[in-house]
Amino acid sequence: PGVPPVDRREAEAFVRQFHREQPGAGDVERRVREVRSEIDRTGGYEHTAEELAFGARVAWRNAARCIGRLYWRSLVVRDLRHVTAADDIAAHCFAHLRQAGNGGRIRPVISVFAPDRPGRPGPRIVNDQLVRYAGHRAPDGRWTGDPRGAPLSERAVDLGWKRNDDRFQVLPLMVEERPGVRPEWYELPDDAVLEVALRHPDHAWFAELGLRWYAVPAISDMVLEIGGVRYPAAPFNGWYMGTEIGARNLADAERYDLLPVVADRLGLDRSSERTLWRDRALVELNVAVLHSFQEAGVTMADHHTESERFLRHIDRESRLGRATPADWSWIVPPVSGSATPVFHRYYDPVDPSLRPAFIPRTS
Ligand code: HEM
Ligand code: NRG
Repeated sequence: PGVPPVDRREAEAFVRQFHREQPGAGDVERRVREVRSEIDRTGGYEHTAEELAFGARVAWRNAARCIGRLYWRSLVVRDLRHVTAADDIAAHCFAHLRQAGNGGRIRPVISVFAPDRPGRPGPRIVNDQLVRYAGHRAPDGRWTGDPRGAPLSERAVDLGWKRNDDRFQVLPLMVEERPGVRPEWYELPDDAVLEVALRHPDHAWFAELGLRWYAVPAISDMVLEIGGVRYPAAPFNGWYMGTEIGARNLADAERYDLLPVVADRLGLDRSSERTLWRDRALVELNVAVLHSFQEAGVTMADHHTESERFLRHIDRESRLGRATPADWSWIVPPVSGSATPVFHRYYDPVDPSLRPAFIPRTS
């Protein structure tokens, strides 16, 4: 499948933005001429290391669904554009997880592998996150593990991976050297996967549920697009906000579906919705998540603090003359929305054509 040539206007607009925001970066007109002629000759152009780092950080700054954008400048950018072999990509993804996990003091990191170039598409990571738990449904309809991981589990089993009956079995990393080729798969090394066992500060029984979650959310299925160049393998991570795990991954009926289990152990009356047993179970589940990460020394934000940071981010950006497009329905946390300041306002409108950006993969 053909990769189209880079759009010259996208390229030029990016180079001009880079030089506008980084005034020390040299002669903009010279760089624009150089990029134009490289595109005319080859259909593409190569970013400098500085352009790449800037582009990745601004893509984060532009991510309208992300509440965590205050620290966009501090993103660590691993320039791995020369890496194209599946084995090497996997090894670098594991190194990414170690560097990001940092013994619990999580660092926001992105690893940028080879871009799509005309006649030479880049590699793809099949997994939607570097770490994700497997899931499968038994013939009787009962789920083991994370239903969200089911499509990847099937794919991995087809490739020869063996699943077990663990509810928290980490999926292997699947890497396609080029789109369409059979993926290679790699078991994640234990020392690359930081996990936290969950317990509750006031309820000893909670630990018996045997729940856990991984520390580093690393999205690996979005395309990083900078100045018309697409980087299809560019996994990135920050740290978790507790609600992502406590109010969604473990709580959603189509995920681990644990609210009835937690409510029963809490002794709540589930005979009527009006007892608010779901709400009370949600709060205790979220208390357990935040408490366990804290005790394990693993970075995690609570939704009140992260909301306040996000409003600080908007404020700082506006003082620099920049808008902060944001998607209310993604920014407001899934529990206690109105108890956080992000609920009580509207945001600059989202422009889907804004670049640099992380965009959903279509292929
Ligand atoms: C989405 C928090 C770092 C890019 C989100 C979401 C949360 C969040 C809560 C919504 C997720 C959901 O509802 O499923 C944070 C926190 C970070 C952080 C606390 C800590 C530093 C980053 C970094 C990047 C990033 C480093 C990229 C370099 C994004 C993008 C989305 C997103 C692109 C939308 C994902 C989608 O469309 O599925 N973030 N984030 N975030 N974040 Fe962040
Ligand atoms: N809700 C997803 C992760 C989405 C991204 N969240 C972040 N991103 N915190 C989940 O696994 O629960 N990040 O880059 O830090």
